[in-house]
Amino acid sequence: MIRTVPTGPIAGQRPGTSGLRKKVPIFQASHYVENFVQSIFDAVKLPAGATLVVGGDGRFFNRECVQTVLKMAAANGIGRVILGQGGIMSTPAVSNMIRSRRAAGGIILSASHNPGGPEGDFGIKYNVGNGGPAPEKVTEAIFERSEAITAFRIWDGADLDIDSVGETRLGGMVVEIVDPVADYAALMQTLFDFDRIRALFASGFSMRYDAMSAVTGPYAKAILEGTLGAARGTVVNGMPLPDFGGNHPDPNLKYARSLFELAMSREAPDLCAASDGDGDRNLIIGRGLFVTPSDSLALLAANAHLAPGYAQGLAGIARSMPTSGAADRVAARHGIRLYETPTGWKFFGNLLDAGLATLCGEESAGTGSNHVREKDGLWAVLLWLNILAVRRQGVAEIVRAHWAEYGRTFYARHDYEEIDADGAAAMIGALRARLPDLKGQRFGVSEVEAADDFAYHDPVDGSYSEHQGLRLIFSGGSRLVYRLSGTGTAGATLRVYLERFEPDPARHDEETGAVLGELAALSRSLAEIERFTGRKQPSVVT
Ligand code: G16
Repeated sequence: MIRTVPTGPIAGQRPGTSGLRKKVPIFQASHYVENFVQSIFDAVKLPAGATLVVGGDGRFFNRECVQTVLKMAAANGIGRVILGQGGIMSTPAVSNMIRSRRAAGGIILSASHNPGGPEGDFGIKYNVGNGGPAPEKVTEAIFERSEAITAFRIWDGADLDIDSVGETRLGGMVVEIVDPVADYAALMQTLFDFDRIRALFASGFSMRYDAMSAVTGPYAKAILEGTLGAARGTVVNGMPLPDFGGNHPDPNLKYARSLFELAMSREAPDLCAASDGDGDRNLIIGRGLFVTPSDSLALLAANAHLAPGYAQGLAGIARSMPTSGAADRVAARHGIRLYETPTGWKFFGNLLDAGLATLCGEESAGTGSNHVREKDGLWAVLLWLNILAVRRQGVAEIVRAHWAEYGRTFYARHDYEEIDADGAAAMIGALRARLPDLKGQRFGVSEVEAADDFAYHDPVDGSYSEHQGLRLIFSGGSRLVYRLSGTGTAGATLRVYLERFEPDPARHDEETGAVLGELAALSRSLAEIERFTGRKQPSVVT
């Protein structure tokens, strides 16, 4: 039986960079999930009988939320929901499922790399029919609807068994519960030379893959250990847990510290890799060398043709604005277009759909291609493995050869987390106002060649997105970028991105902190970070 329940708007349901993300207790509040999910259905107006893919990263509240989404889908005219067994499906696998099953869209339950558990974070994201995150006009429509909502519709009945693969019904809606790994694994097999990767492992190549007790464990075990013959135990923390084992499922140098230490130790395997809560981010560390996400994009772009799925070469490369210029040099050398977009994977969707870009990447540990419309952590690891299997050189060797050929872009991101939101906004506002005056000013040895507030004209649909980060470009190949995070759930997070290009191979082994030291000091003084935020130093440097 369908029930229509009166409700009223709940403040603050505006989706951020990647869906609606809040603390779990906020999601648990009465009508919070229902209001947002109804706002999605009202705003996107799917045709009656449409197919929807639903999956989550298994974090705390995933199972409860799946039940609500199923009951509301049944009450809103959805014909079929394809659900990952146990309510679990990685973000890239959802994207693939939407595309391969020609679904109208999908609902992803995840707060990505944010911590989980009863006091952790939760999130709901809507993906559209191309498999990618909803574009801004859709997320805006969802938000507007949430501000005017008066009722939601829900199926009144018992919870469904979501753990057995097969078809069941909820009212007039079919619920198809699928193995979340199978289709994704089959897609990977079409892109990469599995025989060669198998031969690489058979030759004694060693690897550690840290699934961070998050969603990619079952995927990595099936593909790496099951199909490709990696030694048992290659995948660690391979069981998805509601609280990620109490850890923060963010594959960076802070939260994947033990993996980093292993990679730097004498026992280091040939490759260390990790993915995040929902499986879309990746971390790559070779023996003794961490590969920055910006460098990883450039390296993958320069070598992608070694994998069967990219043997024809790349149509173009896209990167988010704060991602370093390393990929630009690869694009220039190969005579292909480089697109610079605002932060957020949704901005790559049109470029991929139009065939303008083949590879995309972001400094925030995201890399992906036109195979789906999300960034894809395990895909990036498999592309690296394919390249290593063909080149038969170590990660560090390949990276150093790349720097020697293209130059090295030293890169770091400084995060000032949980700062006061008003102070952060005032700081950005003050710096924005000063941008025209900064142009032409000299700081130390370099001069500000350009200073702007990044805006983006989508070349495909003409949409315009402004205020996407403040950029200062210096003579001599340095750049500073300031922007406020769109994924935090407490206060504001200021991100400052620093880079410096170094063409001279004799200087490529210098330490990043030392190379960027002067720029880091300038980043603080120029924006008066301490005055506005009270912080002398960043809380995380990656
Ligand atoms: C999300 C988006 C990414 C984006 C990141 C930026 O990542 O999907 O495309 O780069 O947010 O985060 P922030 O706004 O905090 O800098 P994820 O992995 O959280 O979905």
